[in-house]
Amino acid sequence: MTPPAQHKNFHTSNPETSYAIDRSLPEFAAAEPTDEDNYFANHQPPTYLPEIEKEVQQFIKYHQENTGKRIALVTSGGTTVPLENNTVRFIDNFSAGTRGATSAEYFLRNEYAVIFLHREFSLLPYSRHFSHSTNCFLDFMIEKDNKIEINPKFSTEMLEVYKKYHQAQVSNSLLLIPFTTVNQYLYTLKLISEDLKIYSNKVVFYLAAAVSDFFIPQYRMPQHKIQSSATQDGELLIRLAQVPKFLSRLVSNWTSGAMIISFKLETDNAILIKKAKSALERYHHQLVIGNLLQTRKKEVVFVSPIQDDKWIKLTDEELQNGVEIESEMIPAVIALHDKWIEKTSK
Ligand code: PAZ
Repeated sequence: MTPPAQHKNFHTSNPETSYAIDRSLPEFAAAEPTDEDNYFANHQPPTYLPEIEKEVQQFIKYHQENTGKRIALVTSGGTTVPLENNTVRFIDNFSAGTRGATSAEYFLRNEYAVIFLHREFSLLPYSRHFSHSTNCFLDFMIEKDNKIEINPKFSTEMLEVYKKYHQAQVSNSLLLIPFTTVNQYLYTLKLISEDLKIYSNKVVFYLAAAVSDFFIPQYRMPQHKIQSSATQDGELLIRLAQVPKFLSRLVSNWTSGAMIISFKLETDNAILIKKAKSALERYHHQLVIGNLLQTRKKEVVFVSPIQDDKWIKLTDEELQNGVEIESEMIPAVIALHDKWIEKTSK
């Protein structure tokens, strides 16, 4: 089987200009948890969606017919909220996609096939070891006899990473699907979730992307760059609507039998567990992984209805030695997925 082409014919970071600005779309109130359907009725899907659907269906079919591997849908990175349709400015968040890219590698190491729904240009599994680092990639090279080579200082580590990357490629185990904006993320997540229904409880959703809670609805988005003359008394006022809470829809309608894991990010330790528990009560899924912005690479907490809250923590020494917290998180997730499959297969 030829590995799938990972080069797409489109860039999600290119704005969709064709339908800006359609004033015929009705205005709707700030989102309530029940407004998911309203959202899709009032927002256009990305034009490249059929292309993605084809790739996703081929990937699922391949594993269904050839490998029988479990599938992890890993979401990763931040979402942008464009302020203009021809986007010059946007609101963004901090997420570089480290959690998602690292977790994807550990799922692959544990024989899962991975659909990696990621913010375009954020970190990717395997290449993350050499991109976004303080080194330029050329620092990993040396010139010898007028040829370029890998610097022997890095070659052992690079070879290890390359072997894993190559294995993921030849086994067709990693599918990269990009998004940039919240709208692209929501449409693509819905599409992939619905395609994965046939894979039932062999799927785990690992929703680590940092999705914006607020956005500008399409009917309110200016087509062109906001002019400084549009300010009021020198201030630019931007009205954001709430992004509907899609998790309830995902759990009850978009999926069938999958284990669903969401993440909760907070900055205040005092509310982390409370917020994680209230997400579980609200959405009735299987696990919330809580983390604090300040310590997210060092400790996380698993909050689930079937076990006591469980902290995974790295020591300072482990951190200094390059241990990644995902190397402990993913086996713990897989143990829960084993139990989930056992329980839901009866
Ligand atoms: O991308 P990153 O590794 O810098 O951060 C990961 C994270 C903190 C975004 C993730 O672990 C997470 O908590 N995602 C969900 C955020 C939220 O919507 O609450």
